[in-house]
Amino acid sequence: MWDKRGDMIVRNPSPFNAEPPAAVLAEGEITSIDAFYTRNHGSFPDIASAEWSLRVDGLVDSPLRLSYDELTTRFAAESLVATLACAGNRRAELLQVRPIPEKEPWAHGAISTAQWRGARLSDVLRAAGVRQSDGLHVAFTAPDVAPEARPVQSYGSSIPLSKAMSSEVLLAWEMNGEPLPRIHGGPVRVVVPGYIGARSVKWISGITVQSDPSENYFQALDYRILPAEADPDTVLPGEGIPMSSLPLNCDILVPGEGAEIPAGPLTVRGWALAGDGRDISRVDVSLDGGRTWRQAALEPAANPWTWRMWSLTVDVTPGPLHMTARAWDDTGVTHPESAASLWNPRGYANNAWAHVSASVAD
Ligand SMILES: Nc1nc2c(c(=O)[nH]1)N[C@H]1C(S)=C(S)[C@@H](COP(=O)(O)O)O[C@H]1N2
Ligand SMILES: [Mo]
Repeated sequence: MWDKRGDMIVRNPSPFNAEPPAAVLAEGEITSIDAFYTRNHGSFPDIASAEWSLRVDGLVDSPLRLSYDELTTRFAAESLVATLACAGNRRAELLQVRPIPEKEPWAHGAISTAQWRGARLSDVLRAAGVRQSDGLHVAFTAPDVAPEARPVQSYGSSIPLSKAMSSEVLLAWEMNGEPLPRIHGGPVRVVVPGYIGARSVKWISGITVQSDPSENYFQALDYRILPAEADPDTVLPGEGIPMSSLPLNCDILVPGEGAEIPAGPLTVRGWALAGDGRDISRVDVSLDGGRTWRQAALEPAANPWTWRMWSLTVDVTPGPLHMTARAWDDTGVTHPESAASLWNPRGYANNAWAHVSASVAD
């Protein structure tokens, strides 16, 4: 479906939500389009480039309306490799702690990396004469209607103006050298590297500079870390911690959960990603539940906005195999040990140590 690989794990056929098997992500730093996870809150619009336009308004001196041709020719095109990660990636592990109703049980695959090409959002905001005072926000609107929102409304969110003016934030019309596919937000989407995927609004139709964060359901109510005891059905707008920067995290991609492996040398592979623009300094792997650790080899990253792939070759002997991994960033910080310690009612931001179990054959 939707030009994706046949082995995608479909979490919801409509709206279409799917993740690739973990091992596919380990094939390289850049994920091919047919394997790239996709997260949709409603049925997605079909907008021809010639029909698309973008409105830029709010606290700007000269509001703009840009056609696709204007956006792609008036502004310098930048290319950037960046990882998109859904805030709900690794929710499956949180579900083992306590139930989380009505949310996709993402396993290891709601994260992928592409080479994006587009205009810098900051260039477009400057062309509109953005007022650059402290504490402003940039709100994004899109045409796709999300039935799960209360009240039902189209998708939207916002980011601080300070992030919007950073050079890594793009209005992208290309993905891995191809015109941005419809399912990934074509003709044009926002790409906010270092932030949860929810802020990278697809099929972008409007950009408003304003004094407060967006009042859209997906900014004011969803994508928040609620206290463990809160009832997500009765929380009020603004409750909980709104998510923006991705937390330091890592995962094991190979071998997969439940794999049967021959005895002998085994290469364990995975990814690590530090928060908003920081670097990964080290990844540790344990085969004894965290009593002893060995350091994985880190692949270089294209830039601070992408995951770093890591690998470690170990010798495995017959019996059950429990693999654990944890990452450290360049400020010397690592992440929490257990998913139970960070469980939250909507199942976001699981950045507990990675755990995968397999078995080694005799
Ligand atoms: N318009 C719109 N933008 C959206 C969404 C959406 O449902 N509608 N989903 C968001 C979420 S939660 C994520 S994780 C990313 C997923 O992008 P992808 O489908 O290209 O992987 O898009 C974000 N942008
Ligand atoms: Mo997401």
